[in-house]
Amino acid sequence: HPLGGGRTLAAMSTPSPAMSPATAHEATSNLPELLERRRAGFSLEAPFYTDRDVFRADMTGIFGTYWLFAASIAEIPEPGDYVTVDYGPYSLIVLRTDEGGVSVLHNVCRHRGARLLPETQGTVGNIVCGYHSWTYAADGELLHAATAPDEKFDPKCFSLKKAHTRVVAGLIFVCLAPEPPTDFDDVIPLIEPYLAPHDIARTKVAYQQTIVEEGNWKLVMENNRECYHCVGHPELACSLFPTWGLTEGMIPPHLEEVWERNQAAERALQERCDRYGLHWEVLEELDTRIAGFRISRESLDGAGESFSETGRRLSKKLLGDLRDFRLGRCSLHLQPNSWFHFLSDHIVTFAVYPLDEGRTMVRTTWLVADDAVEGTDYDIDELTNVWKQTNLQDKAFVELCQLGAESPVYEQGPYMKSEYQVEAFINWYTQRMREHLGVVPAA
Ligand code: 3BY
Ligand code: FES
Repeated sequence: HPLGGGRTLAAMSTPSPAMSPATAHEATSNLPELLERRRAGFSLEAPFYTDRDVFRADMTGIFGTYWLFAASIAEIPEPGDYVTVDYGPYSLIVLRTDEGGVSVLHNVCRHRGARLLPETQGTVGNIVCGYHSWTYAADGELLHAATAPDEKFDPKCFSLKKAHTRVVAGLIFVCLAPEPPTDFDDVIPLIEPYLAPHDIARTKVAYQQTIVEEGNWKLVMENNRECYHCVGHPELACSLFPTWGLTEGMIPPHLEEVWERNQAAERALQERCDRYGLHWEVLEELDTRIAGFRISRESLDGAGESFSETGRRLSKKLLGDLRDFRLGRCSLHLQPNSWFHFLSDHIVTFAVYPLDEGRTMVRTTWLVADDAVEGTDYDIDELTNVWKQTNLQDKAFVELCQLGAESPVYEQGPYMKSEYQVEAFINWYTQRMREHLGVVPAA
């Protein structure tokens, strides 16, 4: 198996209850064994966050297998525009074709493997390798290889490798597996009606922030999936109810007042959505589906319009054909690497790109209506303030957890009720990895 631990699955079928948790400092851990003995309701053992071999297995078992968020079409508005996105060792070119479609190609030359486009974004006609100038069309076809004539050389055999692609309401998803899981195709019609009214095709990128967090990609995802820590987000808490993710019976005394306000705002929002024919119901299948997701439209505090100190709009132009600013936030959480907030006046997309076992790139993109004028309709600093601050606060939390996981005394801690979505993410992850490695969980 990929970790070369040398033990067969049969030999591991009876884990000793006395077995102590593996720490970051133990010799390379045996991933099947760690997956087999995972303790439900608790955080993962340290090697999941610190071990290079676990990271490599994540890249094959998760990032090489499932549907991933790459970018939105607003990032590549014109034919020839491209962005490159990297997931661990994989690098992809996401390109707008002359026909207006999206082509996703592996960023690896078919001659001797050179990275073709080293920049994170740009515009190309044909794709020309910087090493020996092999030249590819936007669809990956090899057009030209400067060489002496050789009958045995057939350019048709050396097209760039393609990734599977789905564009969902302007969000570009990729799958690197030879055969993509089909379950995502069942999720698309569920989420598309929530997102489509915000019409990404008629937005533009107002701002993009790329940060590197010194933490494992799973810590970045876990942190996103709970608001237990939201007191650490004073700017966000002005508009995003800190009761997010809680339900009746889970409300601590200090949040009861906020909960009442939240509930009233929810009812008002739902009535408004019904009037406009907008979906608001929570659909949640975070670990019961291969394409784990959660989508909803939820109210915002204050004026209820946007992520600002007062809850008031941050751009004066409504998106798409929306007719009201008070539409709260349509939020989408997807396993394994993304989350989104679609508001009436702007959209924020978040993409997680793992770099190595201890570092993760997080890219946040703010989209506004394509006819919104900077300085007149929106101010960049005001538009981006809440999530810029929140991302930096989250980065600090993630980095504290990575430091903790590196300590020899780190042990798995219990998830609280309000962290059920963290647990769902970890359940999703461990289940997918067990399937990948053929592990049967301990009884
Ligand atoms: O961005 C999110 O979707 C979640 C909601 C609150 C905490 N976290 C930032
Ligand atoms: Fe690309 Fe040689 S490696 S042309």
